[in-house]
Parts: sequence; structure tokens; C-alpha cells
Amino acid sequence: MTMTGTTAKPSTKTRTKVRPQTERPRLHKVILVNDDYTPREFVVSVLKAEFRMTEDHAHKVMITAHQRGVCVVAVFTKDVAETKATRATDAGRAKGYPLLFTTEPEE
Ligand code: TYC
Repeated sequence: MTMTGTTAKPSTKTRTKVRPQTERPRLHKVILVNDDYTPREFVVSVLKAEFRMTEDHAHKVMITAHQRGVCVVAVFTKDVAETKATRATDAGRAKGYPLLFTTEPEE
């Protein structure tokens, strides 16, 4: 018996990449940016009000941004991070300060 026509050919079947269905959405960092004009105590008050920080934690975050230029405040889903960054930035603007909070996706 001959075996003509039975040679396997490379599969050309496409397949969507398999991955677990348990992946959570990427989180986004809220970043506090230093400036030369916003009073330290005002930065602390915004961190407490908008990010529900204790005085102690808010002071540490403010000092880190003051010394290093930026500090990660917290991580949230994209929508929440953007909303909080906008509200916190607007709180400074309402007082005439250049206080800035930005967001960026986590790696
Ligand atoms: N650098 C400001 C000052 O000396 C205080 C400050 C800290 C402002 C952190 C912004 O993100 C900031 N008054």
C-alpha cells in the first residue's frame, strides 16, 4: 500500500491569542508636580481633601514632590485618576496657583 497524498502540510489555521480572562484593567498613576509658587500647606490640604490622605502622608508626598520634582500620589482606574487629577489641579487654579497633577498609565 502506497502513502501518496498523506504528507502533513503546515497548518494555516489562525487562532486568537489565548490569555486568561482574569486580567484587570491597567491602572493609572496620579502624579504631583512641584512648582515654586503654591504654598506647601495648600498642597497638603488638597492631598487630604482630594485623595483622603492623613496629614502625615500628605506632608510626605508634598515634600517628596518639592525635593524630587514629582511624586506618585496614588493609582486608580483611568477614569478615576483623570477625574481626581483634574479636580485637584482645579482646586489650585481656583486660588490662582499653578499646582499641577498629571496622570500616566502604569507599566
Ligand atoms: N515648592 C513649593 C514651595 O516651596 C511647595 C510645593 C510642593 C508646590 C509640592 C507644589 O507639588 C508641589 N512653596
